[in-house]
Amino acid sequence: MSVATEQTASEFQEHPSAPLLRMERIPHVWCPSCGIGTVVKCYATALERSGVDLDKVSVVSGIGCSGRVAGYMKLDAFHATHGRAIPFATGLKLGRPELLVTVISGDGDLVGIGGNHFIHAARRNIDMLVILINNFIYGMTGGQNAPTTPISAKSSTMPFGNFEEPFNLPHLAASSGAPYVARWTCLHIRRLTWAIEEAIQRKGFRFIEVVAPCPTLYARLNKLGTGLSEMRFYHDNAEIQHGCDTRDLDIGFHEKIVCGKFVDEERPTFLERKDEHYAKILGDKYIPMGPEGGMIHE
Ligand SMILES: Cc1ncc(C[n+]2csc(CCOP(=O)(O)OP(=O)(O)O)c2C)c(N)n1
Ligand code: SF4
Ligand SMILES: [Mg+2]
Repeated sequence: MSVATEQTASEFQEHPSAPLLRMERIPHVWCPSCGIGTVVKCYATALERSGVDLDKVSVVSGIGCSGRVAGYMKLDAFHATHGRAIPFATGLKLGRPELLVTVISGDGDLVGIGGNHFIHAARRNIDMLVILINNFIYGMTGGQNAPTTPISAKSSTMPFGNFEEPFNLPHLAASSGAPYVARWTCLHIRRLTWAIEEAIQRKGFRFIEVVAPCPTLYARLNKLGTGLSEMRFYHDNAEIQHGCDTRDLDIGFHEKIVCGKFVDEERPTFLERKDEHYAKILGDKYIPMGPEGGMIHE
């Protein structure tokens, strides 16, 4: 009998993030060396460290491999339809202003089909933390071209290489009005965790892009090796430049990836502006939405 089979279940150590995960759903669906699990771990660690009341945290995902994240979190978690994580999260925040609303989803979900919602939530400065897992491709549906696929990279719908200009995501977020904008890769586990922890403490539309390996599709179609090879690539090619002008953050195919915190400023949120505006116009007749949807329950 092997050593492992002699151990009873109680002798196995619990995963450090188990209290934040729906362990009954493990094993998860992600491929070996996919980067999505790393983001889950950083998010769970940041939540624990931040000391926020977990009963007041909600997580919303859309559809895709990255869209599966919400389903594994032991939080108030919502799996919205494709591209609709941000509008769903917006409704949640407007109805329950006391919640820390987080969105974790993929590049296709948040800036492909959901692109319109992304720019308008940033423009309105809706209070939510958006973590976008950018693997440069539509992973779940077979590796189609995404609005993030670098020029000349191959995808299943661009077998001769992509010729469409991709989005520069930090610039898209910043130029739409996001007051907190950062980018890290799955290699930067500590920095990504700190960034999430920091962004939890900020308000408004906070945006963190995480460049992540998709070994099964993006890396295979582009002959980039395994997830580990991608991590080596990040190690050798990621450059930290805090405060870099967001116009300079394009990512070329297999070229350097500039990481860091690019924007960190204060701007009134949608709810703050709404309260200020109506209080000015309506005076005492205006009753702002209280915590836990105060007006509805009164
Ligand atoms: C309305 C609608 N259109 C298309 C799809 C098919 N679909 C599911 S996931 C997905 C792409 C997801 O890509 P991304 O957000 O980058 O996630 P990844 O799988 O790469 O993590 C698409 C096109 C769908 N589910 N619903
Ligand atoms: S297809 Fe790509 S993104 Fe999806 S789980 Fe596998 S490695 Fe991850
Ligand atoms: Mg993707």
